[in-house]
Amino acid sequence: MSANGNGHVGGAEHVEVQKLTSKAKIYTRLQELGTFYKKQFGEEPEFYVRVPGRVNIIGEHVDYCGYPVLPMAIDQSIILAIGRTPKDSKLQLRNLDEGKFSDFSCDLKSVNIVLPKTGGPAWYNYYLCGVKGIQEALGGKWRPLGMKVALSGNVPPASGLSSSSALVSAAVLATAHVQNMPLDRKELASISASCECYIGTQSGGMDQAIAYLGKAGCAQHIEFHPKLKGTPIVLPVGKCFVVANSLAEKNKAASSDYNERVVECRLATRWLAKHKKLPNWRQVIRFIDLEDACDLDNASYEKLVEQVLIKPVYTRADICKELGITEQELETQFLTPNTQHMQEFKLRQRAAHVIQETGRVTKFRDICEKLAGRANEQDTLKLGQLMRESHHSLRELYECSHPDVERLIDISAKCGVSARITGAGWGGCIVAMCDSIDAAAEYINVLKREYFAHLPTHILERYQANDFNDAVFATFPGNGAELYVQ
Ligand code: ADP
Ligand code: NG1
Ligand code: MG
Repeated sequence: MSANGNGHVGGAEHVEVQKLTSKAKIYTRLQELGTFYKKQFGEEPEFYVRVPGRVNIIGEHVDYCGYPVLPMAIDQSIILAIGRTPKDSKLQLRNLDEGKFSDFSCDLKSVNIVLPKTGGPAWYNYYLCGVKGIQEALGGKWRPLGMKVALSGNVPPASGLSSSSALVSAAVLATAHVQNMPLDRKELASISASCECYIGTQSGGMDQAIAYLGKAGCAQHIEFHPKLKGTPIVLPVGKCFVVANSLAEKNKAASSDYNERVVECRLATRWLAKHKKLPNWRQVIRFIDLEDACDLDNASYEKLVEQVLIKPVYTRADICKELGITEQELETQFLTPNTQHMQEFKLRQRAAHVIQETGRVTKFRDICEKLAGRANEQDTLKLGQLMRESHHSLRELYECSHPDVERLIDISAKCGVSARITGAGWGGCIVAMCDSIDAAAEYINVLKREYFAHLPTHILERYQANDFNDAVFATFPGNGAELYVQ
């Protein structure tokens, strides 16, 4: 425990303000960013922020339904170097990767997030989400205090390792510190989760929660209901998790795919709530809320979905008839701005995935807790099976895989390695569980030979330089957000 710069007591619950020394794990990266900051702004930064990406081990596309997930923070992170300019209200943003991400500045008196009609949002909008989040949290106490910011990121973007939320959460932490707010981890995680919605995706809170609650050495079982809670989970001893990036990028805010799934889950929940005669069925939009209201368990929930949501595809007319609403109501009250075009809804498949995946998260957690870090062949085989079942469900019921991801999964299966797509999907990464560090090294070599060496030349050129080590690597649970002063 130590006092942070805001006069609050630091420790597990708070982001501690630490003195930057050469012992910091990412000292070299911070130094490099500090040098860039100095070149850009002509002075030293006052403080640094580091927020990690994450890999989700199991529990995909369930967070926005209120259900628990099991991610771990990874080494790759977004780092910021920040200086305050309290005499003006200007935000000045620079990215170390200047070729890809151009400079941005604006007046903090009017924060405006403008999203394009097509294509992904400009990178700085993710930072603005964070600023807006703190502005809203502070309400009348918000002051438009100027900030000079240099950013550097090595979380592969648009690949399911949560580069977006690392960026948004870093902006939240930096702005909170500039505004002299208490740096409560759970509060900052909740603010970060709510404000990322300004980028257009109606996400759950997994990425922002692990960004703040991550602890070295453990994965986290994260619950959102009735309130945010993280429980450290010791992974089976000896097992080694490997991330492999298909390199098929998918920017989640550039298409409607993610929100389509959210909309289908919300409609399925309302359909079931109406079937159960809940008077407030319109407001019941997360599966977990219906579970509470009707006292369902995982098995009875699955049965309810099977018995009530019988059609493979529902039309707009089907939904309007069942819910007793007009098409106009459907569009204005039930669909999001970017899902107005939806004609067909796969309520049965989406609901089945969410309920079954939730069952798998419980089983995975229970096995890890029973093993308490030990290795037991029978039990770890079950963990592998749960990961494979999760992937199968994401491909078949949730339809969020990608042909390149499937190639990675097929190669993994041939190696006898259990793997699944991680993150939102439609491209991006897989996470695989190997029996040991040596087995992981062997598996990584096979992937390099059988997948990465066959990529098109323009991609090969980018990754060959470091032998694809940025694209396929063993990963170990790391700490959540950190703040360093010079
Ligand atoms: P992910 O699965 O990585 O979270 P998203 O589609 O949600 O993917 O977000 C990716 C977007 O986040 C990028 O297109 C970019 O706008 C932004 N981003 C990620 N990393 C960086 C970075 N280092 N610098 C600037 N913007 C970044
Ligand atoms: P990625 O792929 O990192 O953008 C998204 C959501 C998560 C969760 C997963 C699927 C955001 C910020 N993140 O992750 O909340 O729903 O997909 O499990 O939208
Ligand atoms: Mg994201």
